[in-house]
Amino acid sequence: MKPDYISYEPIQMEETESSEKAEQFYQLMNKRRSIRHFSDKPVPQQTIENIIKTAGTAPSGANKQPWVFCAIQSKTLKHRIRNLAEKEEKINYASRMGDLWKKDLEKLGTDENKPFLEIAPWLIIIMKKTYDLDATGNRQKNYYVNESVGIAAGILIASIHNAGLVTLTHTPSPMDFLAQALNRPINEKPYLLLPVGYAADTAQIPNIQRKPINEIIKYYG
Ligand code: IYR
Repeated sequence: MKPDYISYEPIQMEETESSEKAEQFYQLMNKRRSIRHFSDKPVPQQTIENIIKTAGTAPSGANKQPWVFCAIQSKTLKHRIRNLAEKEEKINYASRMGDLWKKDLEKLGTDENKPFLEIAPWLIIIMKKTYDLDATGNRQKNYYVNESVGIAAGILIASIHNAGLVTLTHTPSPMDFLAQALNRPINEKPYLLLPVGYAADTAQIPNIQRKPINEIIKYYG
């Protein structure tokens, strides 16, 4: 079959503007930090929708867009999710995680208490569609699902930061309880849980550094 192609309209930019933009975007993203102390200040639904629309621009295997973003504002549901997450995390910290893992996390100061799951005005739960279900209930294959959804999550996080908001990539484990709490269909699996909102005025962050550029880039020729 001949593919249906249309013209691409690039963003026109001179080299100097391009290099300035690259520098400015780095400066912006370098201010991003994972935040665990949230304010309960509301965030309009339209903002969340634009953030999610942005995440939905991610590339995906065979353009299957194998993601669903569940946006939760309900206090009752947030409360239920917090309780279920803390139940799993209690077991994780008590026995599932092991000493080395817990030692690696010491600098972050995390524990099984997850008040941010209730305080943040929104929770976004990213579901990955391991396969699609067509109208007649037949399975349709998706490709590179983890890579695709991971890229969408990255764009979501950048978009949250760009809007002056903060988030945290929270991965309660196992996460199956989320699919049940949200009544999601069988082809969707929870991928990431992100509280979204403003940072608390008193928010603190771990004093940790990013790797220097020569450790993360290797030039060839
Ligand atoms: N999921 C747990 C533990 C945890 C694991 C890693 I790797 C982190 O970078 C941070 C926390 C929790 O959310 O506390």
